[in-house]
Amino acid sequence: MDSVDRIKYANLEFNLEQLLKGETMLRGDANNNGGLDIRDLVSIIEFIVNGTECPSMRNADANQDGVVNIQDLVWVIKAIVG
Ligand SMILES: [Ca+2]
Ligand SMILES: [Ca+2]
Repeated sequence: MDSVDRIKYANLEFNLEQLLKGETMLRGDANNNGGLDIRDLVSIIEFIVNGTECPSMRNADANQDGVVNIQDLVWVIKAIVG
């Protein structure tokens, strides 16, 4: 690895860190905390029932069909249960 490669690698690490600090792309991670658990279900339920937006609507759309609904809830339940 020469110095140019080192700089490229450092930039890549930096970009990754910035990305991780912001909204992470994790399907089903509706509350955007980096993991999947019951709180993501609660967040999606609150959106479906009350219209309260999830911290990450992009992640809340777990099945990536463009809308957040019961199917995403099922998707997250399956992902949690395994
Ligand atoms: Ca989460
Ligand atoms: Ca969906």
